[in-house]
Amino acid sequence: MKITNATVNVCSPGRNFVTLKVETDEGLYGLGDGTLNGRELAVVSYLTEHVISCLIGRDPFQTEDIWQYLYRGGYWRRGPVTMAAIGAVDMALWDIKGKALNTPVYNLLGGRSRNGVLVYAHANGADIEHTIDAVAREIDRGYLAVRAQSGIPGLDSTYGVAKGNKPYEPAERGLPSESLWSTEKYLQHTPKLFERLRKRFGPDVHLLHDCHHRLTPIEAARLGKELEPFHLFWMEDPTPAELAEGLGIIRQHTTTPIAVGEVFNTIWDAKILIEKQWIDYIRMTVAHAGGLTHLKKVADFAALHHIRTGCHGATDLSPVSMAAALHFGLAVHNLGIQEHMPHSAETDAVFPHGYSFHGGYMYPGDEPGLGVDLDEKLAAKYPYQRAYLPINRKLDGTLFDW
Ligand code: GCO
Ligand code: MG
Repeated sequence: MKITNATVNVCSPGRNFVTLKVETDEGLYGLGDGTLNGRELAVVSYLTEHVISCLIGRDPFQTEDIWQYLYRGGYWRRGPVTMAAIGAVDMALWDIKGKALNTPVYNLLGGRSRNGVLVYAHANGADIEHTIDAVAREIDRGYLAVRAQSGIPGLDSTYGVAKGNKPYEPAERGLPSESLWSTEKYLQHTPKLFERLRKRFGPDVHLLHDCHHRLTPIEAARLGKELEPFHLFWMEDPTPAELAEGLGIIRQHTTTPIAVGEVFNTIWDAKILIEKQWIDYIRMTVAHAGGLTHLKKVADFAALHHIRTGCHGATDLSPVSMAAALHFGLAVHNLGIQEHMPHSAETDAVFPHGYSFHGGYMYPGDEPGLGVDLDEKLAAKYPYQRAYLPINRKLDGTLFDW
């Protein structure tokens, strides 16, 4: 089999998605997600200007060699744009391989290690009471694990909390909006939220929280310690994680489990964290970490160090990424949990898919390949619209991590 053509589709059914379609001389095609929130067109250009012509004529079964060709052979390695482009190609090739062999991708990654993939929902509210109600709603929907984020008294808006009645969506159309931040207010508020959640929902529900890279190591250590009585499943991205040693400091102070990795692109970003066992969950994104070929290596390396997976699964990754993460989660031995933010009805219609949610778990479906398609006609009704993640500043105006 040979690759004959590849095209990139950009659409915006509520938010922007970049989808690579790789076609073959046997009429089979595969899909890969190359969406990089707020920088979508950089990946499109990387694929169309620099990658697609190198794929023509290659055997799509050679996932390892093509991965090395694009990574090692590109000389300029790593970075989110490069790795999202490689990730899109890699996903599409695994999709083709599954279709050609008439089997779901999880069978090519080791087969089922479990019946379903434990997933966590998002719950958020303007204050503690509204967040409690939101968690209750997710538990009623059948989730066994819920991430809770609450508005903070004295701050107009914050990460993870929806504005109005719409589901939370981090990107906004137009130029970046700006929000104001106070670590002091956040640190005072967050333990109160989890005290109330544990009291209300009891010990069994898994509770998670995302700090979104906003703390210093010692602030994160304080928060982790104060959250210990409430037994979180994890505290996510406590510090900006480029400084790996910061996570080592947090580790010395608290037994609250730590999850990082959604902004990582390769195993090199996580290597020290894994070797030193400074984290408990590695939550890289299939799309942004070079696809399944690379992520499988990360998972196997993590498994040697008692570290489990927790793939990033925000709505800014398309249903193609969601499917890839579910095949991966079903197959790897050291699955932790998978994030699940349901896509909008418009997105689901553009990307018909076989995966499903039931009773706290997700199932990738048994269609050959990844089990996701792209309705190109419908997609054409939703042209790309420029959108950005917000910018964050401290109360005195200093630019801060968002
Ligand atoms: C998460 C993430 C997202 C990111 C988003 C940025 O845990 O799901 O933190 O909400 O902010 O993916 O594009
Ligand atoms: Mg996160």
